[in-house]
Amino acid sequence: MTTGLFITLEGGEGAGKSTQLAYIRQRIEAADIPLHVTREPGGTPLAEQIRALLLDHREESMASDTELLLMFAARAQHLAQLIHPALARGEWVLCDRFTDATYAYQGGGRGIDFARIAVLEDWVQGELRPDLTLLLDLPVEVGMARAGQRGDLDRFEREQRDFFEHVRAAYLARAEQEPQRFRIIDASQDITGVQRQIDAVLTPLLARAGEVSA
Ligand code: Z5A
Repeated sequence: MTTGLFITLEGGEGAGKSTQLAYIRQRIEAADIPLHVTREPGGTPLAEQIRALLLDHREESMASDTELLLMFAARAQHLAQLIHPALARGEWVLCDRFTDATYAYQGGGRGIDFARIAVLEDWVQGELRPDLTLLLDLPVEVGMARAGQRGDLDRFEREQRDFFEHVRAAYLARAEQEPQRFRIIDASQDITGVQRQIDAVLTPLLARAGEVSA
């Protein structure tokens, strides 16, 4: 049984997750709610080492199954060391990407069967799923133009437009399948416009948390 709230932030290339994560963090902390802000792949020293393996370039190309298994290896460590204990203490966890990213990138992008991902999801997570997922959605070309302004591109960022179209489609399909968990945010708006949409989701949540703790 988990008692804290598990919120995940998802989106394609250049969607503005990092930008909005800082805003969400500030709003939750202002409400005096104990919060862990973390990310995937990563979130613990060992999981961050796996992240480096996943994002770095090397001569030997990485097989899709290796990529998938490393994502879940990092996730198992992250869950054991950080996410499960924090939620069990009643704290909130705000995570930059989680398993929906695996469905989107390894499933949609790399073409791995969703059913195989679901087997690993059940194995590694048991019954744990995010309570709320904010999907920052925007047209691929807009996101790529934003991200392209960054210098050094990692192994995923070097993928082509077609790959990111599949990633976006997989995210949107998941949001359609689980409308009670997902909130789709139009990330093509300017930063204030995106924050306004996030506020519409977050404000009632924070008000409810305040009532419970009062
Ligand atoms: N991955 C995976 O394959 N499978 C998995 O299971 C998991 C992950 C968990 C690392 O993730 C990679 O891991 C990721 C998928 C894969 N690869 N990709 N691509 P990451 O989350 O660390 O990497 P990222 O997606 O590249 O996120 P990022 O670097 O944090 O970028 P972002 O959060 O989308 O965007 P940003 O840095 O906030 O903004 C990008 C730029 O746009 C920046 O200059 C901002 O100032 C600007 N910006 C932001 N918002 C706006 C608005 N609203 N208007 C205009 N400009 C804006």
